[in-house]
Amino acid sequence: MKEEILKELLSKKGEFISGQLLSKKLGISRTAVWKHINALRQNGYKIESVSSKGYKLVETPGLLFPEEIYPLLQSEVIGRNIIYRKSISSTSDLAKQIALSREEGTVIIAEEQTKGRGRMGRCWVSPPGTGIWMSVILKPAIRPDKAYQMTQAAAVAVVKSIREVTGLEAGIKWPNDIIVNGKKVCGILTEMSAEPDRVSYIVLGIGVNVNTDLKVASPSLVDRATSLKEELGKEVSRKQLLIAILKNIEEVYFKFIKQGSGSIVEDCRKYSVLLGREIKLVQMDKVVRGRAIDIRNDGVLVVETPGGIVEAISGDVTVRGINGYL
Ligand code: BT5
Repeated sequence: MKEEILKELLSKKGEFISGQLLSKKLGISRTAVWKHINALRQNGYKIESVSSKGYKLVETPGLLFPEEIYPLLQSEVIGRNIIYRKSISSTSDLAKQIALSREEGTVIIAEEQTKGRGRMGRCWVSPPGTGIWMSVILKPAIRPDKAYQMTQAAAVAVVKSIREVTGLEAGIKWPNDIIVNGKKVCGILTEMSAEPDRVSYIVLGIGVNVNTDLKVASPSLVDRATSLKEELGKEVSRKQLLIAILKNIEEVYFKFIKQGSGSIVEDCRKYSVLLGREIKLVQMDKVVRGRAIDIRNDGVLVVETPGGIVEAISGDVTVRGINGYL
């Protein structure tokens, strides 16, 4: 009910709405309206009340409450159902626990992660109220060996969103980093559960440093990582960026499902910061040095080395000569 009241207040766009009208519209007593208004205030919403006029929303706390997201959504599947947490260990952990019983497109989002994860158990720094830390549950009818391609699809969606919202020239550092001015602003973690010949679900974990101050959150990362605020020189609306990411994931994902990975590869190449560069690729116990010459239609990175062509579906890449990557 608190959510319904917030929706009504938001729809008034800073105008008053009377307690009487709210109670009539929502079928609750005026005392109940007042209690819910107080609960919203405790969540950080500034709500003015004037006895003859009713209630007016003056300021929102700048959090990613679903009730503030739903009215702005431009997607039909991705983000239609959002599970919100103020603090969580990892949004991907919760997503995996509930994935089988939730519909495709369900999003788990948190203001803070206390145990945010990267690949291979690495840590993902996720301080409160500054970034987008979220996981999306997908249920594509694809074979498990194609699941890695979802990382590429998500990367394209995030890059487009950052460009649309901030104008910054974000690029993709294959396979799962989004970079701006040579530093990492976003990491993507794709995890799945599968039967031998079909994926049961994929959890797409996306972490974006939006207004994160890495100097405070993790000084050891500042030579390699940055935030959109740092690069733009002003705050970026997390809400606006989140709406854009959900819209773009929907567009890219359904294109991928209908037309295959070939449909996104042009964007993967266009936004790639690796193609044509000398790179070092580390895969488990193998190190490959050479020139990144292509991203194939199936998302495979092709590296030309003195010993011949090497093809990779995953790994850690460093680029020679780019600030922050060597
Ligand atoms: C990633 O792994 O880049 C995937 C990160 C995925 C994070 C999201 S947030 C929502 C969801 N829930 C989770 O628990 N995770 C996902 P990888 O390529 O392995 O990079 C990890 C490395 O990035 C770390 O070892 C650090 O060096 C660096 N790093 C950690 N936190 C960072 C941050 N906030 N910004 C930039 N770099 C960071």
